[in-house]
Amino acid sequence: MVFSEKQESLVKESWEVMKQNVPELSLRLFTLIMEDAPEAKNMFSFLQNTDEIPQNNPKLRAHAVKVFKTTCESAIQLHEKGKVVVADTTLKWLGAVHLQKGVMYPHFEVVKVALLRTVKEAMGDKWSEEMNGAWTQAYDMLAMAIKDEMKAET
Ligand code: HEM
Ligand code: ISQ
Repeated sequence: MVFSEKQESLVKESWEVMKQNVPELSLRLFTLIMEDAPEAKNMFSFLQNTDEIPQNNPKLRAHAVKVFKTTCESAIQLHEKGKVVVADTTLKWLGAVHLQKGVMYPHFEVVKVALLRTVKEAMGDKWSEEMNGAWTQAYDMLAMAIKDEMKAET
């Protein structure tokens, strides 16, 4: 799979812009995920026993940032190495965490749609189909790698 330098920079540069607004971004990502997959709410330790998505939850923010950052990292690796290696141990850990929380394959589609929509809304005028494609590829490759790890754990 070819992931060009242009695609890598589209992901990197948009993340640089988006990370200046982490509180809003993380809330938006989470809201979209919950709208699509309400049953996933209780998987998240920081959301258990709450009725609403907290507007100001540092844990939620930190988590959402990691999701974006890991996807961004995946884009960089896709360009440099042609595949997602993340650190092997990180991937193993991500596989184990998601398996243990009861994440199912269809959830990956939900998170993907939510992530892409968050990027689109956050970037506004600066958003483009090409940027969308770059995030899509980076996410898909990463999701595949996490799913493989989940499979390997069972
Ligand atoms: C935890 C990233 C897909 C649900 C995490 C963590 C990361 C992460 C980095 C660990 C955060 C930490 O402990 O500091 C990703 C990435 C994904 C992905 C990059 C896709 C490529 C999903 C999907 C779901 C999901 C599809 C299902 C809705 C969770 C849950 C946790 C978690 C429930 C544990 C949260 C807790 O500690 O309570 N994810 N994730 N993730 N993820 Fe994901
Ligand atoms: C963990 N995994 C996937 C998506 C997420 C969104 C917000 C917070 C944590 C997450």
